[in-house]
Amino acid sequence: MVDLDVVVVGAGFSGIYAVHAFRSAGLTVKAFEAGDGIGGTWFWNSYPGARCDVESKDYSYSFSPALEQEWSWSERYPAQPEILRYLNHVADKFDLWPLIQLNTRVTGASWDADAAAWTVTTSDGASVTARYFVSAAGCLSEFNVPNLPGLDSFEGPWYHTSRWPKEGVDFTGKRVGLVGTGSTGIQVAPEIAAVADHLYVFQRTANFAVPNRNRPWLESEETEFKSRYREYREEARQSFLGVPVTGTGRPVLAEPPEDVQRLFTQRWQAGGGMPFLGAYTDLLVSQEANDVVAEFMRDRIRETVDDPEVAELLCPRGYPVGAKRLCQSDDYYAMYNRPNVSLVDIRSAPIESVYPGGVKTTTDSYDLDALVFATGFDALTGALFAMDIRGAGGVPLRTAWETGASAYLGVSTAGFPNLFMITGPGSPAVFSNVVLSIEQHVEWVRDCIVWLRAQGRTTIEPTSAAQDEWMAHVSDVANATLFPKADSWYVGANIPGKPRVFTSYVGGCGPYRAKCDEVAAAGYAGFALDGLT
Ligand code: NA7
Repeated sequence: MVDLDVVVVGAGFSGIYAVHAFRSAGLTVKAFEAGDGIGGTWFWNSYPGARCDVESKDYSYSFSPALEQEWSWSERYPAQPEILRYLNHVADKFDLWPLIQLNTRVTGASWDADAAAWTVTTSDGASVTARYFVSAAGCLSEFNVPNLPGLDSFEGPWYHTSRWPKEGVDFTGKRVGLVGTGSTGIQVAPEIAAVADHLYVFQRTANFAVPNRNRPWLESEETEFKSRYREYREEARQSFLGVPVTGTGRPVLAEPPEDVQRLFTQRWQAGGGMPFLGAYTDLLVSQEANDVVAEFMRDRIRETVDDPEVAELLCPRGYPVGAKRLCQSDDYYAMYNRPNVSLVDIRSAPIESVYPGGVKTTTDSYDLDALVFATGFDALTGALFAMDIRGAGGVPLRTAWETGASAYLGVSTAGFPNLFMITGPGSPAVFSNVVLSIEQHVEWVRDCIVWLRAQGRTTIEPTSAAQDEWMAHVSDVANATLFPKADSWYVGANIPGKPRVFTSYVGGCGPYRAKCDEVAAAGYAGFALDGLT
């Protein structure tokens, strides 16, 4: 006798929808959330300037037309507090609170073959059994702080952006060091610079950033948009990125250069990263084509930043645009024109150590009152490995994935029966409007469990053959693009010792959805049911 049909890990966008969808399908379900509030990424990343880089109208649930109609976003790109309010509203509206246990971290889960169930242990010392174990723990939740010698000796406070104090931090009059210039560093830097005595930005790799052109959503726009939301969502589901993007459908290299400049300029002025990279068909597959967009972006940096030496240092080189997540900001580059901001190149002179009063590089010392790490995450696998997950025969997931993550359709993995991962490795998640990807995974898993019950089946697990074939396909598709060609979290390069594997599916959300539906329609082809293939 098992306690529950499903245990869900986490109550971010994935976990919140999962508990709703599973309960609506008649399953007993409970989610455990480590935080003292729901929201996942948007609960933890409450640093100043935190904002989504996907537009509000896209970065929201599509499962409920009533929710779509009643909620009003205030800005084109939603800021963290507004997303958090939205998710709390969803939990209220659908009465999800009784299904979520806050302040409780899942510490382990082990498969009991005799009971055909998972035993899930939690940080409060309790344990519960469930037929299915669903990780909704997120792709970017296990944060990464560099192992800098002497950090313990630092006398001032230090913060990671992903564990920002809820009461906020006052940097007024302080000398602040910021390490990291990815999406997060680029968002938080101008906010700190606006109040600090001095901000030192320690840059290891320059990043490409396009403008957001963020602005309030007009009521008239919202009314018009809501009148065709259903059709728009369907278009989004079938699209490449989970957001409909209009491109020229032609390669940039075949276009007259003046037309290219005109189109890029229009898209630069309109703001947003997806329209930029979706403008031409070859930008993410040909280095020569990518160089055209890269140079356009470098020109915009040179045009914005007054000091030519600083501008050159900010110009990204050595990797294709888009192979690291394209950042978005309206004020990052212009920030370097402030007298209280300095860019420190730690590529040529790395940080050597932290001393009680600051940071020492191989060439200089910087006296600091506070340090901020915007140094990213152990992406995709970090949150899964943080739990002690043990599959058939007690094999730890960490061992099964020693040479890199491997999952059939990015949703389940051989040797771990009845384990599902929402937006797991091998899915398009981080290369898409993740909210729609989450919905697709949750609905697929829900339908799978309902089908198993209807068939009188108890267990499901992918065959190694189907999994290997899928991962080979993931790899082939990626290798036909420029995506794997940067040292980024996409390939695990930001975590010392992590196997370098590109495990995201970049074949497009529409085709991926079709493949998942096809597998289901074929009676879950590629899966073993009740241990039988
Ligand atoms: P990212 O994109 O992983 O960026 C982390 C930044 O921190 C990046 O500039 C890194 O430089 C830098 N970093 C990481 N480790 C170090 C060390 N040891 N020393 C110096 N600098 C370091 O994380 P974000 O939080 O900005 O964004 C994550 C995702 O969240 C983003 O892609 C969006 O999807 C939302 P590097 O480039 O590795 O040289």
